[in-house]
Amino acid sequence: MTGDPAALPGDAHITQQVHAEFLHGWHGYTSTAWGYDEVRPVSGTHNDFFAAGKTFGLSIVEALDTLFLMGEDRELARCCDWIEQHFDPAQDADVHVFEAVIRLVGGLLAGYLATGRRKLLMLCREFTDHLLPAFTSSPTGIPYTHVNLRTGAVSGPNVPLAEAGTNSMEFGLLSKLTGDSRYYDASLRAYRAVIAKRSSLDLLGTSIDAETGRWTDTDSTAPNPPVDSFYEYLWGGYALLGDTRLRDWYRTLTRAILRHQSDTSTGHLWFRQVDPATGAPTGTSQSELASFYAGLLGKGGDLRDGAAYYRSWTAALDRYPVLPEGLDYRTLEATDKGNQLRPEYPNSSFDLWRLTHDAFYKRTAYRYFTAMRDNLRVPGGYTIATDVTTTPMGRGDLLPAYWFAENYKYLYLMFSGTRRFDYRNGYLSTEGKVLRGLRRS
Ligand code: DMJ
Repeated sequence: MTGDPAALPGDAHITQQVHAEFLHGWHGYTSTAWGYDEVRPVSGTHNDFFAAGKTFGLSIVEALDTLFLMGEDRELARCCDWIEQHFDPAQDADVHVFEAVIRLVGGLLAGYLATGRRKLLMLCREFTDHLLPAFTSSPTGIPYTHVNLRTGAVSGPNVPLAEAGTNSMEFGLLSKLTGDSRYYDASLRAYRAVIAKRSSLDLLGTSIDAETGRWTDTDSTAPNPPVDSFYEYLWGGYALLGDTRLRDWYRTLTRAILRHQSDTSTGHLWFRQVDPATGAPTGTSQSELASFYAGLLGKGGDLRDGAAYYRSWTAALDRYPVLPEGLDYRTLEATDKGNQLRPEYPNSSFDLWRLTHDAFYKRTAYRYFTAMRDNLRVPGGYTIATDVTTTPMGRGDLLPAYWFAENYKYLYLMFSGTRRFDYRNGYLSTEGKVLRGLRRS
């Protein structure tokens, strides 16, 4: 299932390979799309992630702490210079609040922690101030999905759960670093509004109306998107900030998910969709993005379930060397054959390896790495797949910016043993940003 252990090269060799592949992707971005959000590596063009005609230099912001960990100090300095000169926190752009928080607020925070450059923290604060109307103008405190950075106009009252509550870590840390409690207060208000709406089974729905506080669906889709990181940030907020309210909410909700949504009927652990009011099953689809949950379960104290869920995804990888975006877990048939260069599986490999030091996680993470390299590497970097079920795989034309924050960072951390990371206390956000544990000296 996991390859021959004897065939696994030594850690130093794998570290070198991972580093070189990261730089291959990085060079693809810097040589053709520098200063833009994302590179389209096949056509050699670029992509605006947040709004047409606007750039936040997203790949630059996403890469900061990865460059630091890999010792790429000159590139890191060049990125920080670009941000200090060009990053505009008040552009006339309607931005997706959730993405802006995990990618840009988190990226600037991690960049500040990696370099100590105060301007990054100031820009982060200014940028977050322009996001805050999404929270403060909501009658319930649940943030609207979009806000215009210049005008503060909000839109998008129908809010997927992950977008309601994937901010405790970034906002909590920003409050701590600035001494300004508004950010964490806004975050907590949103969590409270959602948690108050849990069912008598302690399950949550999938989307909620920010204006009325009512669910707009009758499904608990945990741990799939678009609810996934809501749970991740209850535990993460506790781990990073020590707020035991978040921990207690995490435990209550996780107990309910494990009780009502676990399905082992195929011999593997998967999570079915259910009606939150009754627990009645409503679906058997599983998104690749849910594979992060194996690591989260481990971190939250349910290591046996986390390890079992990881094995389920490892079995899926026996069939598809690169996971499809979606599966029906009863048959493992792909329901969405693409792959957006996803990082969730190695995220769990890293989390579970840190908890157990079991070499199984290194072997399976390395298998993920070689499959990505063999199938989705192109001369201009790496690209998304349109169909992972064909040989060769169908390829798209995008290197998502999160690739610079996540995929190979998890591998690098697993194999390098770098002194720049505190393996005991370090903590990463959902976007792979190291929000605690970067060692500068
Ligand atoms: C990333 O932006 C984050 O990991 C987020 O939590 C959801 N997924 C994407 C990458 O797949």
